This record gives sequence, C-alpha cells and structure tokens, in this order.
Amino acid sequence: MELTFLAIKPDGVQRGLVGKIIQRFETKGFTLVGLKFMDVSKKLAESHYDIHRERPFFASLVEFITSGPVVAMVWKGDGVVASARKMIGATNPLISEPGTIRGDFGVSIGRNIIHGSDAIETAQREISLWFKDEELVDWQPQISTWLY
Ligand code: FUP
Repeated sequence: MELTFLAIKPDGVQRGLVGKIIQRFETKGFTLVGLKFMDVSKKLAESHYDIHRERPFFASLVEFITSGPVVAMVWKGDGVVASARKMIGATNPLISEPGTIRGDFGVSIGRNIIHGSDAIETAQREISLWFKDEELVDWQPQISTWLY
C-alpha cells in the first residue's frame, strides 16, 4: 500500500500541535508505520531540501528545520500521498483553506507547521532519507476491514 513521509516542523512541536496533527491522520483512516521525535542535522536538512538548494530561502529553510525537534512520520493508506497534501493545505497558510492543517493553525509561509511529500517518488526518497527499513512497522490495524 502507498506510503508518505510527513514531518511536524519545529513550530508545530513548539506550539503543542503534535497530538492534534497526528489525530487528523488517524481519524481519517491512515495508518502510522513510522514515528520518531528527533533533532535534524544540517546534513539531513540540506538533503531533504536539496530541490530548493538554489532558492533564496534555502539557508533560512535549513536553519528553521534544524532549530528545534521535529516529529518525523511515515503513514500508509490508499492515496495517502495526495490526500495528506490536501489535509496539509497550500504552502502559504494565509492561502490554505480552512479545514486544512496549515489553514487552521498557521499564518506564515516560513512557519507552516508540517511537511508532506508531494508525490509517490518523492515519498520514497524522503522515507529512505529519514528512516531505516527496520524503523518501519509492517502492520495493519484490525479496523481496516471496516475502512476498505
Ligand atoms: P510544500 O510542498 O507546500 O511544503 O512547499 P515547498 O516544497 O514548495 O517549500 C518547502 C518549504 O519552503 C515550505 F514549507 C516553506 C518554504 N518556502 C518559503 O519559505 N518561501 C517560499 O517562497 C516557498 C517555500
């Protein structure tokens, strides 16, 4: 089944939004298969944001994501990559729809609370960057038969 990588950024952690955010994905019906609370090294931050290396905001992006602990997660489910992106909302929280995580909890593009992989291939790259294979749990909650 499809997997995606999500990370609650330092602002989401500092503002005490971890539980609320995880709850949204749980109640939607997605399955948590990887979870760690961690500090992000500069090396990991630069690899994660490699695609933005030439952008003017790259340095501040790396500085921000390394500024405090983050919650790194892998979630599983049919269509989870696109659905999680919808649940997260547009990059700029002032434009994100109400009902999305960024639309409900944020106001600043530089403090937009959560990251979510933008495509299946990106998810595969990000999962292998942030997690070792043995850190992912291969399980299916019993409730699945009522979801699918
Ligand atoms: P998203 O996929 O919505 O997380 O956004 P992007 O991958 O386009 O951007 C990654 C991060 O760069 C965003 F979370 C916030 C930051 N960013 C800026 O600070 N300024 C910009 O103009 C665009 C992105």
